[in-house]
Amino acid sequence: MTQFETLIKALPDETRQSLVQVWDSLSPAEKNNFRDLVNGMPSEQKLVRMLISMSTTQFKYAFGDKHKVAIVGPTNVGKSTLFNQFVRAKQDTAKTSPVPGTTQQNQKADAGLFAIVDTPGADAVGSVGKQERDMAFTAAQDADFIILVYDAIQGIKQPEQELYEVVKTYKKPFIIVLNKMDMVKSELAAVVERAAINLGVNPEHVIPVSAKTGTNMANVLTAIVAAEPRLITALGKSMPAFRWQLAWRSIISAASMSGVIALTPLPIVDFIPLVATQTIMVASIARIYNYKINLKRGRELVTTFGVGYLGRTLFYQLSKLGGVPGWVLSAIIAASTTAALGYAACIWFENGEKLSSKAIGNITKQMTQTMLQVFRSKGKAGASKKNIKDSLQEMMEEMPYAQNRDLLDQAANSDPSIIKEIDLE
Ligand SMILES: Nc1nc2c(ncn2[C@@H]2O[C@H](COP(=O)(O)OP(=O)(O)OP(=O)(O)O)[C@@H](O)[C@H]2O)c(=O)[nH]1
Ligand SMILES: [Mg+2]
Repeated sequence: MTQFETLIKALPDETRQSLVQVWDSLSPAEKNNFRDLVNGMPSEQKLVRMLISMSTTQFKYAFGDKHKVAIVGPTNVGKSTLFNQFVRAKQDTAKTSPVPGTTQQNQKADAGLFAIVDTPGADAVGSVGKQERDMAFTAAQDADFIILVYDAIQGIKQPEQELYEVVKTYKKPFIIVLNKMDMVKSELAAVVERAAINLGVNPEHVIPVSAKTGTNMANVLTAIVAAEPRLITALGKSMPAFRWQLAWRSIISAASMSGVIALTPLPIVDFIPLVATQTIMVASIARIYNYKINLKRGRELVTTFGVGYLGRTLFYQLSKLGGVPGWVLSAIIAASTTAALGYAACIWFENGEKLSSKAIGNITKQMTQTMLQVFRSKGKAGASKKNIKDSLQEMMEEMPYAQNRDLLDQAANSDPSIIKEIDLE
């Protein structure tokens, strides 16, 4: 995970100075958002993409006006592979190959939040490859941000140093990345250090990445975003929804597991696996919200929210109404209480607020009601004890809450009398 301090240190001095101006232009709330954003940046490539794609909907600039990010570096260092990591449309991807000189033209594509430009190798000496080099330099001069890429295996020699000197003269924000870190393994620190010494920079300013596997792509993205307030704002705005979507995934998986546990034959013993599942869920939600808590603390939180008692009461009330088999009711209530607990954990980590037991009760009831409706609409063939986990998971995936947490926020504040409206006939 990128940490704010690590990111700031990774920026070359020149870039850091220009960022101070960006930074000064932000309001205190935006500054806080940004710090939070950097600290909470996902480390998995898949999630980085998801976040970019969510923030792109917040960001309605025409492609032509978008912030331009140019990728420059010697031939064959993996520029096009890195470019492809950012490109949104498949038809825009660049050709990559082990043969040096694959890219011969500048190529621009939409990367969602910004436009990304791939360039030919810029390390040509003499007249051979001069055209390619000039093209790369033109793209760099025209860009708002430069990613200077080197190869961890090739290292830094004189042409690489010269390229660095040229890039500095453009006075644009830039970062230095050392690609193909997947090839280096245990000697990584030494390789980064050697590259830094050869460039005459601090090792902290060299960001090792793997364009092939996506490792450390989040750091590259964060650095790009840090240089442009519009991007900070767009990404910051989508962070709450992004976190909720991740949390909802954890909730679905823990809730459907809870449904299974509720059906195992030893009701007293069951309580322990149920709490364990809920504890793991709370701890994973904590991580999504950028808190590190241990399982003991997770367990304490589960107890604090006190959903066990709630589940029993609800079961008692609903089983009196009849209409669905007891085992279905058990599974659905266990899943609903776990989901409500997950929601409560999100609110807790988001703003430190402890949801009232009434609010948690409302959510549980709403979930239970929805699931009972789905169960009934599918008829008796809808679920069996054997496939209960899949059934619950499917039901929850079809619920609109991932996209729209507002519905749960409303339920939390709604009238608990909803329970009376559950029609089980
Ligand atoms: N192991 C490893 N190989 C990589 C990585 N990135 C790129 N490569 C490989 O390096 C070779 C060159 O990649 P390209 O992306 O074509 O490099 P380029 O800098 O665009 O090359 P030119 O267009 O020729 O200047 C290809 O065989 C890639 O598969 C990486 O992170 N790890
Ligand atoms: Mg290329």
